[in-house]
Amino acid sequence: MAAKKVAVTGAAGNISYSLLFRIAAGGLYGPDTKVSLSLLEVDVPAVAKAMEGVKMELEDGAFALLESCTTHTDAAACFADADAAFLVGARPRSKGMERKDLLEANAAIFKVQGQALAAGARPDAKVLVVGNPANTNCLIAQRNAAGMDPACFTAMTRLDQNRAAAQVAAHAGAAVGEVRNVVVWGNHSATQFPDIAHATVAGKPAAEAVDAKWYKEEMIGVVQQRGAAIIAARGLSSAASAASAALDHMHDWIHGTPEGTWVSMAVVSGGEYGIEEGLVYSYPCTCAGGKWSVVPDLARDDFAAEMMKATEAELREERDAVAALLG
Ligand code: NAX
Repeated sequence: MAAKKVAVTGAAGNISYSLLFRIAAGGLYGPDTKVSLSLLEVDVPAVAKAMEGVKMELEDGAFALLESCTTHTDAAACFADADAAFLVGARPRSKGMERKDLLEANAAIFKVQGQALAAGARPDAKVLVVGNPANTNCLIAQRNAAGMDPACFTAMTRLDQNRAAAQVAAHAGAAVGEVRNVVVWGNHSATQFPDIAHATVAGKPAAEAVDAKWYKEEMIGVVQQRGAAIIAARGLSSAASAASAALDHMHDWIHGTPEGTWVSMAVVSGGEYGIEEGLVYSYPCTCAGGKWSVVPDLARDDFAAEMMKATEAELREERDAVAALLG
């Protein structure tokens, strides 16, 4: 079988430093499929040099499955013939930068990358946007990728789901592997809605294992603020857990979700659950045959409906702030 080509942007950054080695070790396509890595960084000599250093370490890993590794500062060259693309690189917020400026700076990056994907990636390429603001960056890339199926574009809320599952497991005194179908709705931001209404712990409804007051008054906030808590503790942002979640997301999309298991993926809304069509909104999904589907017809109470609307409202605002760059 031909090697799968995996493009990764932000290749000299923290998340990629964990992600790339796991892809090279077979964590994405499995132990029987070779991979070619295609790395992208900004065209700044010191950063491009750092990317070369990462490539040297990938070579030194002597990964039997790594067929080749190329480095680029041009998006079109990086994405040519890509089967999968992890869009990790993004512009961080610098001192004094307003939220709107941050949205616009990133929108410019993801406009170019959407165009480059449409021009050169495989028509069924799987694209995962990790760089923040992830949902809106994904929207921009998708809207600028003329001719590509919108379903190729997703953004990452899997880290939020994994964080929520870990919280439930710790609270219930269960192993995290016994927690199923905790999901995250909406934006990868502090307005996200981690939902346990349909989750189970060791096969029983989560509501039986979890205190409702703890869930509403503590857990949701802990998950929403977990990224800030990691920065406060580590002095650096969450990189290894983010890389792990990115791999989980793409792995399940490629290989399928186990029977009865849902995963959170921010996808282009088709209007499901009354959310505005076209927004990149995180839903519970199942995957089969390399395609994702939104889990239909889940009941939701007034609390859930309100939380889902609040995070939708934020996504509308973000979209409106970058309206000029939507293709
Ligand atoms: P780093 O700052 O360590 O690395 C980012 C890299 O991206 C830098 O090397 C930079 O040069 C590069 N870059 C910037 N613009 C680029 C462009 N146009 N093309 C190619 N490369 C470009 O950040 P890191 O810790 O790796 O995080 C990367 C992104 O993930 C950030 O935006 C971060 O906010 C976001 N996160 C998203 C998460 C999610 O769940 N969706 C969770 C983790 C993380 O916070």
